Order: sequence, then C-alpha cells, then structure tokens
Amino acid sequence: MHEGFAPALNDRPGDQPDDLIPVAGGGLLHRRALLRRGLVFASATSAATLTARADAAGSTVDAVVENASGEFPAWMRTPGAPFSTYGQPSKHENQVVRRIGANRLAPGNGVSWTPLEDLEGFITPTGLHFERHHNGVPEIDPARHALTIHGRVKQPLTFSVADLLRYPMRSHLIFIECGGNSNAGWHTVPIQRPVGSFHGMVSCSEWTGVPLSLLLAEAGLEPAATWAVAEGADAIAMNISLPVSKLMDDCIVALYQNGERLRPEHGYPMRLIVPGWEGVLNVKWLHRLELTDQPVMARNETAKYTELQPDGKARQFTFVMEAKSLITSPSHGQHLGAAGYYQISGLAWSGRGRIRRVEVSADGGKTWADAALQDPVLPRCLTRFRAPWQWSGRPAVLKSRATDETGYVQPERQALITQRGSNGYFHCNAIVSWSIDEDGDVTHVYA
Ligand SMILES: Nc1nc2c(c(=O)[nH]1)N[C@H]1C(S)=C(S)[C@@H](COP(=O)(O)O)O[C@H]1N2
Ligand SMILES: [Mo]
Repeated sequence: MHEGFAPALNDRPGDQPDDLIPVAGGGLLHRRALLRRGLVFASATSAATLTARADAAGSTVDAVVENASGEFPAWMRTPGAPFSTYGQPSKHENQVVRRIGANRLAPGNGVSWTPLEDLEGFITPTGLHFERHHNGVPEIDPARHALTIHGRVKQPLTFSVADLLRYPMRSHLIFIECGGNSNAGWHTVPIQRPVGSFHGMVSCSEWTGVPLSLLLAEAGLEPAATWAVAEGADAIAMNISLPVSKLMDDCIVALYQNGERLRPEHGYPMRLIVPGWEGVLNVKWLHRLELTDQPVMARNETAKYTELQPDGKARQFTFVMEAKSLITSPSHGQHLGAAGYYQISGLAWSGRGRIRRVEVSADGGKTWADAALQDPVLPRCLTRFRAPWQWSGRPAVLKSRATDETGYVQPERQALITQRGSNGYFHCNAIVSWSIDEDGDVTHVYA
C-alpha cells in the first residue's frame, strides 16, 4: 500500500488502481481520480431512516428522510416561504461578502475584494464581483446619459442608452483583473490574509454589449486615429488612453452583466469592456471616447500603471494581464482535518487567450502533476482547475502553475523579481505557495 493513503479510499491494500498511485511528490494523484466512485465521506445511514412513500394519487414515489427519532425536520412540517421578486443568498451564507479596503478620508476611493476562497466554478456572482472606484459610484439617470464619440472622426456621434440597446450585441465570458491585483506579492514578507483579500481583484462575468468596431465605423475613423481616450461620468471623470486596434478588435460597450443590466457599481448604464487587458481600461459609466493620434498621457498611464525597471527605464502601457493561477482551496486561513483525501481547487487565467495547462505541486515545486481543467476553457476567461490529493498529515507546500495557449508559463516569484526588480507594484502574476503544517493549518509562504 502506498504511504499516506487514508482508509477512506475503499481499496484493499496491495490492490491499488492506477489512478490512486501518486503521480507526483507529496501525494498528488492522477486527475482521473476525481472521477472515482467510492470516496466515503458521508456518515453511515441506516435503512430505517430512509422510507419510501407513495403519494396520494399513488403514481409517484418520494424518498423521505426522517431524523433518528422518526420526526420530520421543521421545514418539512409547514409550508415554505412565498416567492420573492429578487433572490438573495441563504442567510446561512451571509458571511460570504466582498471585503472592503477603502480610504478613510475618501471612502469612495478604494476596492472591495471578491472572496475567492468561498467560491467554486468560474463565474463570479454579480454581487461579489470586485469593485475599484476612484471617487465612488455615481447615481446616473440613464435617460440623461449618453456616449459621445468625437475627435479624429469623420462624423462625431452621440449614442443614448436607448440608441445602443437597438444595436446588434455580442457576449463575452471574461475576467476583469485590476493591474494592481496581488500587489502584496511584491512585499518582502508574505502577507497573511484570505486569498480573496489580496488576489480578489479578479472576477469573471458574462458581459453583453455593442461591439466598438460597429460604432467607430459609423463615426468613420480618420487615418490618424490610432489612439482613443475613454472617459467615465464619475466625479473624477476617470480617463485613460488605449490603442484603436484593440477597440476595433474585441472591445464592447457593455450594457448587461450576467444577463441583467449593469449594476451601478460596475458602470450602469454602460461601460467599456477590454478583454484580457488591465482592469483600469474597462472604463465604467463611459460617456466619452475621443479619437487621437497619440496617448494623452493621463494620470493612469503615467503616475500609475508605470513601473521602474532594474535598468532604470520604466515599463509603460503594459496592457495585457499575463497568465496566472492560484489555489483557492486549500488556502490561507483554512484548516485541513485528518490526513487523507482532499481536492485541490483553484483558478487560472490569461489575458492572451486560453489556459492550456495547470500543474500543481504538493512538495514546494520539486515535482508537478497536471490538474483537470473544467470545461469550457474559454479565452480571457477564468478557468477552474482541480486536482486530487492524498495528504499524508505531514507538512506540505502547495503551488499551482499556469501555461497559456501562447506557451507562456507563470513564473516563480524569484524569477519575476529577477526580471522586474523590486520596485514592482502592478502585474504580480508569480506562483503562489501555501504551506500546510502538521496541524492542517494553511499559511502563505514564499517557497
Ligand atoms: N469611470 C471609472 N472607471 C473605472 C474605474 C473608476 O474608478 N472610474 N476604475 C477602474 C479600475 S482601476 C478597475 S480595476 C476596474 C474595476 O471594475 P469593477 O469595479 O467593475 O470591478 O474599473 C475601472 N474603470
Ligand atoms: Mo484597477
């Protein structure tokens, strides 16, 4: 029998099926083991508490679960609550909330983080999508809001919300990640917080709206129109430049998020969606797009999102969010119980396209095994990965490493620092390591 296998796996010693033989150090199993039956984690149920009951018409049979004393639970003895006009999570899940990190003097400036540690799959519920506002959420009357396209165009045009709702639309299931996400990864001491509270400025939604290529074609681009400045209708009139080639390629003016009209905090009534690029480009409350022949050198492309390199030069216009992955379970603050079988689960994404592969390590990066990727694996979208793991009960270091379809491999933290120096603040996509001690407690480590 292989060392560390828990009795929970119903296999006889000496008769280990292939998928339960570790494929990498620290007890990582083949991802096929995720499909196995026979992991007995439920408590035993005696046949007497499971009774079959014929309904009054005698045509169907319901299985009814009684408790040990033979009584039905309270919620099976009285009619349930009536309908609701807009659904809310169970009150038993009310600890699953965004964590707010705002400026005390200017509470509208800051972020709220997605609690990645509490979520599964790859869609972020709209109410838990991270927020980044520079000056609060404006209260916009949609009847008085419009998008104006002007500057280096043949015909300046203004589109009301009603106008845009008549155009052909397109949907993208994509992530938005703030360029400053994970910036604690640049700290010299590993930060100890839940994974969502320092990596949770990434979220994933279905965004639906009007392709920019359509609107720009109507306005008619002048040959010199190679850049545009996008501006929001918030109290900071946030603006930023981006190349027209990207706008023409895959950007949309989004009106809907996850099937419903945008929520105020995500840009109601319209926002720019710039798939795979820094979050800051996804200008919310979009009201102006000015075509130019060069970037305007706004605050967000000079004072911010610019980083001094080891050679003394600054990186600028680093738009694409490079491939990244994180294990969300187990992760900081969680606790493993007994030694035995666990499922490692996490998220991977790349601003350059699809995730091709995610590997996980349970021995601090000495050996790696392929994780299973949840279908569908979409370009510029979060991808859920999972890997089966047999924890021996001894200390272990878990890591994940993403490779995208361009062949780019997520770097170790030390390699990123060697390349970028120690002035980093933005674009930290280094491999994340979680240490599990013999008590099953999980902490963040640089390993
Ligand atoms: N008008 C406006 N657009 C904005 C911002 C803002 O403060 N004002 N913040 C930007 C930043 S830095 C990010 S990361 C994303 C966050 O989008 P979200 O709040 O929908 O998650 O919006 C961008 N668009
Ligand atoms: Mo951001």
